[in-house]
Amino acid sequence: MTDVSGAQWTTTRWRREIEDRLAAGGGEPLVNIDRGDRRPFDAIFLGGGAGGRFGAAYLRAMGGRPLIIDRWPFLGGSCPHHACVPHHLFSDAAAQLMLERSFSGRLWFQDLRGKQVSILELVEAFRQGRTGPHAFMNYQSQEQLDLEFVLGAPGRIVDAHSVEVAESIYRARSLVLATGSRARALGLEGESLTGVFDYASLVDRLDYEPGPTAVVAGGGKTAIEYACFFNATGRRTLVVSREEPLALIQDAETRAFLMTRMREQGMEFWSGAHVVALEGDGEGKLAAVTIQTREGSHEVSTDFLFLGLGQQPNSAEALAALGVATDANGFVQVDSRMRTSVADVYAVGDVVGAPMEMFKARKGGVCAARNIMGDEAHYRVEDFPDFLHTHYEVCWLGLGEEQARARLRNVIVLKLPPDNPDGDSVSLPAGDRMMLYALLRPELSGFQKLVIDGDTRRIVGAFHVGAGAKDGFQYLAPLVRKGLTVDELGDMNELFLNPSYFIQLCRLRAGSRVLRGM
Ligand code: FAD
Ligand code: COM
Repeated sequence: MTDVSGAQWTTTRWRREIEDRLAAGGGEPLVNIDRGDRRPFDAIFLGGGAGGRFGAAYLRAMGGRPLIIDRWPFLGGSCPHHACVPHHLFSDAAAQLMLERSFSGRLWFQDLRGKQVSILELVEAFRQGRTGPHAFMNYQSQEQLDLEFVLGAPGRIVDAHSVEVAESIYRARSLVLATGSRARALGLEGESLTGVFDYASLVDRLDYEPGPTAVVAGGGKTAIEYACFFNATGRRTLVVSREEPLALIQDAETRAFLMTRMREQGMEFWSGAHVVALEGDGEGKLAAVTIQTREGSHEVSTDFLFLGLGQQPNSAEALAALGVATDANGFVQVDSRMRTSVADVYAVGDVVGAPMEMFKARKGGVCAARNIMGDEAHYRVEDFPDFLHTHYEVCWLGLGEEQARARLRNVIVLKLPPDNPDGDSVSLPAGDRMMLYALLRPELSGFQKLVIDGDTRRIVGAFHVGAGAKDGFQYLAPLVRKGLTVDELGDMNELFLNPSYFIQLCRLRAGSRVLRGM
């Protein structure tokens, strides 16, 4: 083992150590234990991703003593290694490539018509860059958050108070399961062929340039986000899903806007369909997939299949060692204090199930920490703002228009662009990173909608397709939950040209006693 306690490594040194271990596929565990601290550990966080790291940091801030154990040689978990960070890189690329393709050969844009750009190069750029965030997480955790950890070695649960790692057994008052989740597999023969990827194996293993056709299985966030990126690189992209894609966006008009735009970019959607067979080329590489649709089965030649089929929990060890209660899909069951069915054992993050998002992992970790330290803290995920990427950033919160109409008698909608009787597109919305579209290709400049209860004047839903509204939505959501009205929203100060036009649209209507849509 490498004892790093008191070593005060810089981020550069951390980066080198992490890169060496990743390249070697292992190496000496990195152990940062304060041997001078005689206090027992209050909690072992098994898993140092978003849930484990934030939980441990909070517990430490409250005066407790946490220990984090992670099999990877870095803290931060999936987010920087496989998930949010590469997803945002690919979605950024999709947005930029769509801009370039929309204005190909005009202004200063190169002519990308009919051209493919490299997926491999961007994946390699990510692989080179990702150890920067890893190094920062280790540095911050050790130098700024005073966290103790054992990294680069899997932990084995001995019992509810003990975990074995790197040939030592550590004991604590409580155990927090923060072991995350992994991609759901297809369950077909041939899944190990080169050319079948999920979000993790794509960035870990891609070592060739995918050919002209990408097949994507799934219709949820990851499937659509990665499919838009593959499409933007210039590949024929076929999305195969059992359900309608983007069913998680609860507003039909927003969904329709997105589907139209994706189809215009050339994406093909096969719904009510699934991949039923994989065929290799005889040398270990994918050559074709068979897709079952309602009409029959179709073979598509491709060397690139991306699986975006959802997540399964890393809970088998906890189940075997402790017998924690899980649901039918293996997700660990917890109460609102993040307690499992086993005394002194908590669980947080993806391993407890949906929504599998960073805010829930981090807040769940904090909730567990507070309870371990003697607070009575509860965390139940309530309404939360959500987002995904197509070639755009898409944000939403609250009720869609149809949901609102089913519940309320007087629903008012404010939206941009307006319904235009002659079908012409107007240059609105126009905001950050949408300006070229707004002026030159207005149909591409986004969509936004506010859903209002006309009787109480309260905002009940908001939808935004464009860029740069994520920040606004995370602050808007709690205000909406507290009953934000059209009049209050219209009284805020816009930073014009703002990504969403909600403030000024509300102000234009706020003066009227009887609200009307527009
Ligand atoms: P993880 O971060 O996965 O941490 C679990 C840790 O446990 C890992 O570090 C693992 O090494 C460790 N571990 C497991 N078993 C053991 C063991 N036996 N011993 C030692 N260590 C162990 N959410 C967002 O909010 N925004 C996004 O943009 C976003 N993008 C995403 C994109 C993709 C493609 C995916 C798949 C997910 C995305 N998410 C996003 C979700 C987000 O990544 C997860 O919700 C979050 O990372 C979960 O954190 P966690 O701590 O529960 O798990
Ligand atoms: C973020 C990882 S990439 S963590 O949530 O800060 O640990």
